[in-house]
Amino acid sequence: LWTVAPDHTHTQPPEVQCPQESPLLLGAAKLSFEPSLKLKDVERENTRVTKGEYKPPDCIARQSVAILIPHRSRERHLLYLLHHLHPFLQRQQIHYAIYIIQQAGDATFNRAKLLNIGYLEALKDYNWGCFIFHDVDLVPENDHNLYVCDNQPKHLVVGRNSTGYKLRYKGYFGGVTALTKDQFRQVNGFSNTYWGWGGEDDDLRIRVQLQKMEIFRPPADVARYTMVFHKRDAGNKENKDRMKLLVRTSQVWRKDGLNSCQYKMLSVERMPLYVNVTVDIGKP
Ligand code: UD2
Ligand code: MN
Repeated sequence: LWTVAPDHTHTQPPEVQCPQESPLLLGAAKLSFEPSLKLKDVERENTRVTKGEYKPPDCIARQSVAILIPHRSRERHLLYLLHHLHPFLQRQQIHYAIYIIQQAGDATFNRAKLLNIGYLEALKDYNWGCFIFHDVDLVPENDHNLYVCDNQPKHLVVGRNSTGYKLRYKGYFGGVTALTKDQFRQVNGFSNTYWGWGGEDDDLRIRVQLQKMEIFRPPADVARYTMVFHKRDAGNKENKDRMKLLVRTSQVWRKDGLNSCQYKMLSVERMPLYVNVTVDIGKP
């Protein structure tokens, strides 16, 4: 009589929660930026990722995290980031998905509005509890820098190579931040009105402070990044109005943010390693 052996490679979903600290963490990493790296290589390295999403196979993740990356024509940086971030997040035993929010057209870039859109669109896929707002060119150097949310908003970039690994200034809140679904909703997300380079990160800090939340940062020896070298993009000129905008944040935050974010969805493509959301966000 023939019996079918149980298939241990496709077992039931795990029933135990992942440990408080992942046993897979390696600490400080030696990062590589190979000009010959191709998307196909990164896909081959990450066969457990499907349509940008991953769940640890052996345990139930403690948090479900959407990584949101604003993007336009930084393909090389995106490739380096995917190459490092997928294994990094898997070592942290997180349930996550990566969303790339692409600004269509060549009007002035608006990082903050793209991140608002990422938040709204990602929630249509899944009830993510935590959001990481992530520059495309920042690669984390140490996997003890956990991509999870806390009871206060978190700033993950204390230092980076180009600033001698020092905090740029006291209230600095740029680069990579982590807010829960509710924290981000409570501050009404980012302002939609910052076109071009600068200010939008300080505006978010003001929103957080108005809610009497406190910004938390991991230890400096862990919260380290390498920023891939770049010049200022042509479509992202310095925002000369940013100081004027920053003084009115406390008056306008209630009606400028998630609840006023208007855009035209052009496409949502489920790529192997990320969800590609392309939007028309208008112009200043
Ligand atoms: C700093 C902040 C960043 C943001 C910005 C001011 C750090 C490490 N980062 O970045 O979070 O506050 O100042 O707006 O302090 N991008 C594109 N295509 C473009 C332009 C921008 O994809 O044409 C995206 C991309 O994800 C990039 C991010 O926007 O990483 C920020 O732009 P940047 O890297 O040119 O500016 P940077 O390094 O001064
Ligand atoms: Mn940058």
